[in-house]
Amino acid sequence: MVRTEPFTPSTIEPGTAPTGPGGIPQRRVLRTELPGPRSRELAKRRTQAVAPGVSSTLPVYIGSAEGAIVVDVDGNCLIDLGSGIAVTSVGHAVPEVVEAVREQVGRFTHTCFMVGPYEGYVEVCERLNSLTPGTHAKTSALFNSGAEAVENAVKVARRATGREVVVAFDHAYHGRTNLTMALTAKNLPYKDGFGPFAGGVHRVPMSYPLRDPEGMTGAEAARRALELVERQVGAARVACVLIEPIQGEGGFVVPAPGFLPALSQWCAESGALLVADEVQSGFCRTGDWFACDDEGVVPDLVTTAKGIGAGMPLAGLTGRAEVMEKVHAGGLGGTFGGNPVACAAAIAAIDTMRSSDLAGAARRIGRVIGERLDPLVGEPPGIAERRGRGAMQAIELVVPGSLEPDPKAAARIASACHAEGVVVLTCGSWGNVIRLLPPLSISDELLEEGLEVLVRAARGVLAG
Ligand code: PLZ
Repeated sequence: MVRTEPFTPSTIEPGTAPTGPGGIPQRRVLRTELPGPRSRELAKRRTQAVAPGVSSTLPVYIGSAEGAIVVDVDGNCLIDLGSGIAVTSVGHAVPEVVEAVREQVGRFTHTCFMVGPYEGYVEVCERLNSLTPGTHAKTSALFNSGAEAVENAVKVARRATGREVVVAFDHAYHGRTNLTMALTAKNLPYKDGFGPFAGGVHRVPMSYPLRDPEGMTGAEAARRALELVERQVGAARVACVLIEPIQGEGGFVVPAPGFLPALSQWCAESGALLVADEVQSGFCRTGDWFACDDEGVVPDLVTTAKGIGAGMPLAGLTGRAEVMEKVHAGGLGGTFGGNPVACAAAIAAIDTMRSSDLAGAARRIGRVIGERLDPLVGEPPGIAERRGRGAMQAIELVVPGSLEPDPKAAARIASACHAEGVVVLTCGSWGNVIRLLPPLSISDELLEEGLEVLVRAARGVLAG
């Protein structure tokens, strides 16, 4: 339902809303102010128990979730336009995934693939090998998190090339472990005081059309980066060029067309490997199976996580068979990597993505978001652009009349949305970007309602 008046709690009767199979109404329902009393109680307990270094976006605590709705412990139903940072792409508590997980938990939860192997692991690898870009022979290995997959991509690239240097980009985000902190660009909050960091990382400028010289093409931006690599490092020392085909935490930066193909060509010519970090952009999020598919770029190695497991922790590294086979037996692994329950969830999630055409859904979501948010650009002033692909969309907030980042405006808009029961996330090197990552199964009605709240919040903050 599209609402035109300011929302007041208790105006929605949950009984009138369509419900999912789990009985949770697929509607925004606010029963208390946010955060409600039970959330506030938990927040108090948290301050005694949880390390303050771990922070949360939302002021509410979640009790259950279904589809595109998360329900807090006070019974408020929030529209989820964040998917737990691009994870529940198939939606929360999808019956197929729930059933697959239940069934697997009842059979066995763990043997360690390095001790007693099982079919689910093999099947997830088969699917990764066939779905990732390129028709060449590939093999895969499974891990627990995106950071771990990236760490292993670097291990494989160094081992396979006998070279050391990893080229990473400005605004990149690759994780919170020591090596992936080194690969991540932004100091606060990710790196400050946590060094020294792993060596062998060389950072170069990203293609960032909004902030690059006007008219700079993707090929020119690639030349700007690679010229630095050639001059400061030497092409022959580069093991791999690591890139998020659309940057996530760094601000949903979409490189200019031609940038990724130029990097790919340079890698092929100089014997370096192209590693695509598709942890956030992969698995239908951008309207293709992978963001690299848009320009037909075929990386040598691909990292995946987040959306693959529908919320169960699972990550993958997929690469050219002849590259992956350079690693000696026992060189890759880990106790929990490719956990059988997570694999069962992934198989069900991938089946759902295919049967429900969630890539097509992502493209449709992208069109709706564009239609609703494009009129905001420049009017009122303060939004420099709306950008993204498929269901990975963002607006960048700036001080009117300039490109100076405005993180305060982004934070105020995001909190206004949260107070109205719509989950949006911020990102960006300056924290001035609001990003949308809805579940790909979200209904048009819910999406429209969430966007309407966002538009109203943005207009309110930017006018004031
Ligand atoms: N590569 C492209 O987006 C995780 C991080 C949230 P993990 N992004 C969300 C936070 O503040 O910790 C991410 C990513 C890309 C790697 C990672 C790391 O994935 O599963 O969080 O380790």
